[in-house]
Amino acid sequence: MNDVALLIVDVQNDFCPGGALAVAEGDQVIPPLNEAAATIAQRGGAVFASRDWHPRQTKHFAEFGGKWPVHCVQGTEGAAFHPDLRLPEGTVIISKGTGTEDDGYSAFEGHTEDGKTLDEALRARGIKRLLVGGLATDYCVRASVLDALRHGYEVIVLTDAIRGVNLQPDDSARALQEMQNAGARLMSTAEALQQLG
Ligand code: VGL
Ligand code: ZN
Repeated sequence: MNDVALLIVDVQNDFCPGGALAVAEGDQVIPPLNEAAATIAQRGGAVFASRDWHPRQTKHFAEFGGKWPVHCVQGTEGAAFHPDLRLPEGTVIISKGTGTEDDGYSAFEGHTEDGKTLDEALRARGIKRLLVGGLATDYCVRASVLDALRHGYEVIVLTDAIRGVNLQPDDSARALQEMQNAGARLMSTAEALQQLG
């Protein structure tokens, strides 16, 4: 499995119940993601975890012309990974949304701690296949999956390990359809892990 990586998108306090931009049932992605992370790490795959990591003043926030309440401000408790998320040793953290002018939804717009893009970090490890889960289906999961496909990765979206914001009630369903049309495969975490052997 050493050409496989799990990409855990934005499982942060602010996107979970009680957070500043809470996604309904956002914390329910954690059990399947913990299982996937442990299994993949144990079988020689890599784990990447993105985090929404905004400056306090950004056009992403409603008070500066954007769409969203203040959330995931760099260094705050809301921006921390959810305490139940178990990231294996060696997990690579990708910080994104760090600019003041853009939304930065995709993990492919983010950087590792040593300044590599996600694509550079994946290529350096010979990763060809990505399992993707996390928050939110209709924003950062969607944008990250579509970018991964554009970069030529094989992508499996873990359907039990994602939840959406759903500003419009069918946003997540539409995002899933869009990801599938672009070439992503959709399956449960159990199916994906089984299929990888
Ligand atoms: C996200 C809305 C605003 C996400 C980030 O992680 O999907 N959604 N910022
Ligand atoms: Zn954000």
